[in-house]
Amino acid sequence: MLKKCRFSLLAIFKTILVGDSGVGKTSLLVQFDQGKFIPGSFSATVGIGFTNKVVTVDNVKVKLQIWDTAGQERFRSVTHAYYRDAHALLLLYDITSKSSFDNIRAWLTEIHEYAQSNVVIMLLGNKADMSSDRAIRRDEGERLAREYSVPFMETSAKTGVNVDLAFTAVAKELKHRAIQHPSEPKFQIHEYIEAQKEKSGCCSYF
Ligand SMILES: Nc1nc2c(ncn2[C@@H]2O[C@H](COP(=O)(O)OP(=O)(O)OP(=O)(O)O)[C@@H](O)[C@H]2O)c(=O)[nH]1
Ligand SMILES: [Mg+2]
Repeated sequence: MLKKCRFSLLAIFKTILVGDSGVGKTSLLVQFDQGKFIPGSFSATVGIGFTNKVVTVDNVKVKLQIWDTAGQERFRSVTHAYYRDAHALLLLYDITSKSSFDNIRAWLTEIHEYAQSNVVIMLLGNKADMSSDRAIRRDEGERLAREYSVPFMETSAKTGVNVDLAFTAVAKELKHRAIQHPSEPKFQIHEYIEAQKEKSGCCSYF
């Protein structure tokens, strides 16, 4: 999987975005890839597609092949087939949608059924800019993430808050797993996220 090139190592990791329809998977990917948010009417993803994105972590180029899946139920059997060789899964809910949060447990059950047991999972509460319509408190997201021992943060595909961090944290974790120098301390993804993330609250960006 790892290919040596002249200046750095380039690893390719398959990362999949999953979660209910409308939670903002495509928007998150567009924000990460192009740094923009396209407002307007919601156009649900049909099937599955990927975008390649190179992230430099600790002087190593890590290529993330990011698969954007359709959240609609009718595409579920198609997306299951892609779980098997995923290195990471970003699981999204929408902080303004209780049902999308309640469905996270079902998504995690599916992930445990179809993905590799060592897949990196990250839980994201998206649309954090919509604080007036919030249905799920941040601590509810944190508690669920703790229960499943997965890292968590709130993101906004609209403002871009924590979007780069979500992908960078995954890239760092995957890179450290692939090339762990014996002298290096083990990368702690939870600690990294806690130190880097921008929190929603009275005086921040939301
Ligand atoms: N305010 C706000 N709106 C968002 C955000 N992310 C997505 N949206 C909006 O939510 C709607 C759904 O976003 P998509 O990115 O298409 O959702 P999806 O998860 O890809 O949906 P499927 O493709 O059906 O699975 C769109 O109207 C987006 O503009 C966000 O962070 N903030
Ligand atoms: Mg989509």
